[in-house]
Amino acid sequence: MSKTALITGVTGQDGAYLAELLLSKGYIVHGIKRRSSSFNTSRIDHLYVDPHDPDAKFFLHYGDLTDSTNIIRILQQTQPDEIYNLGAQSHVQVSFETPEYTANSDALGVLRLLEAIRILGLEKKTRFYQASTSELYGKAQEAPQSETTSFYPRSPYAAAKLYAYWMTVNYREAYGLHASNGILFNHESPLRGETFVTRKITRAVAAIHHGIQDVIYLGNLDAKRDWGHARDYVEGMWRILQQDEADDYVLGTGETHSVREFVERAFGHIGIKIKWEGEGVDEVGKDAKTGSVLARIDARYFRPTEVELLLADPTKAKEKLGWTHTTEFKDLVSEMMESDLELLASETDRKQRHD
Ligand code: NDP
Ligand code: GDR
Repeated sequence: MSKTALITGVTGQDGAYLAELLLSKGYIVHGIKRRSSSFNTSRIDHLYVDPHDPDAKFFLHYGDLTDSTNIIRILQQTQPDEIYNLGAQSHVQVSFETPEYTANSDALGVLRLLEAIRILGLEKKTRFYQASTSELYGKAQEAPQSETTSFYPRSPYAAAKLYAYWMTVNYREAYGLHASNGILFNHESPLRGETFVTRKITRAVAAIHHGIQDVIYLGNLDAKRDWGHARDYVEGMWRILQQDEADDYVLGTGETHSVREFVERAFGHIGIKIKWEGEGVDEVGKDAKTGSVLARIDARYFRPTEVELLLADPTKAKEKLGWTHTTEFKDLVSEMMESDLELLASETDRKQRHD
C-alpha cells in the first residue's frame, strides 16, 4: 500500500523538491496551494498529471494556513500518513513589514494543523513534520548551534517559528503525536525564491554577465550563514518522519560563509575578481581589472535586528538519521550560477526575437 503525504507550501522551493522525492518513493502526494491572481505552480508543473488519469499520484488542493476550515476539510479528505508543514511567510525582512500576518500563518497555522489532527482523531495515524529554522537561534548564544543551544529570535518571523516549534513539542508530549521539528539551516538551489540573498546574487551576476544589469544593491555583507542544498534537506525531512520516535533535529553543513564571500564566488564564476573599497553604506565592490562598480550597499536591505552568525552542529542527524549534506558550498554557488546564466540567456534570446 502506498503511503499518503500532505505537503503545505508545496509551491515553494522545498515543497517542489520534497514532492519529487516522495513521488519517487511511491507516495501519493497531496499539496496545498494558495489561490493567486497569477500562476504560482511553476516549480511543480513538471510533476502534475491530470487527476482523471488513473495513475495520477500528485494532487493539489486550494487552501491557506490562515483558514482552519480548509485545513480540516483537506485532512479529512486525504487522511495523510505524513504531513510536512512547509507553508510559511518565509522572508525574514518581510516579517518586519507584516508581523501580524506572519504570526497568523507561521505560528497559528501550525496550531490549526495540530488541532485538525486531534479533531479528526488522526493522532495514531498521522506523523507531523514542522519546518523549524536556524533563525530560532538568532542572537546565538554559542557556535556551532545544536539541538541544545538556547533560542533568541530576532524577527517577527523567528518569534512566530518559535511558537510553532514549541507547539510541535507540546503536542508530542501532551497527546502523544508523532510530531517532529527539523531545525534547518539555510538551504538554497536554482529554485530558491528570487528575493533571498543567494538567488538575488546569482540572478544579478548572470544579468550583469548578459549585459542587462549594471550593478547589484545589497545590505549586510558580513552576515554569515550555513548554506546547503535544498535537495539534501528534503531527504533529511523524510528521514525524520521515518524514525520510530518523534524528535527534533538540526540539519546543516557545519560550515559558514559570509554574504560577501558568496558575492565573490558568484562573480568568480564568470571570471570577475571583486575588489572591495570604502566602508559602511559607501562600500562598493569593483571589477578588479576594469574598475567598474558592480556591487553597492542600499541601507534599505539592513534589518532592524540582524542574525550575524549561523553555523550548524548536525552531529545528532548524522548519528541518528544517517543524514549528511552532499553538496558543498562552492558547488552550490556554481549550480545556481549555471542555472541563472542559462535562464537569463533564454529570456534574453526570447526578448530579442520579440523586439
Ligand atoms: P518558500 O518561501 O519558497 O515557500 C513557502 C511556501 O509557503 C510557498 O508554497 C508559499 O505559497 C506557501 N505559503 C505562504 N504563506 C502561506 C499561507 N498563508 N498558507 C499556505 N501556504 C503559504 O520557502 P522554502 O521552501 O524555502 O521553505 C519551506 C519552509 O521551511 C518554510 O516554512 C520556511 O520558513 C522554512 N525554512 C526554510 C529554510 C530555507 O533555508 N529555505 C530554512 C529553515 C526553515 P506561494 O508559492 O503561494 O507563495
Ligand atoms: P535568511 O535569508 O534571512 O537567512 O532567511 P536571506 O537570504 O534573506 O538573508 C541572508 C542574509 O543575507 C543578508 N543580506 C540580504 N538578504 C536579502 N534577502 N537581500 C539582500 O539584499 C541582502 N543583503 C544582505 C541578510 O541581512 C541576512 O543576514 C532564510 C529564509 O529561508 C528563512 O525562511 C529561513 O528560516 C532561514 O533562511 C534559515
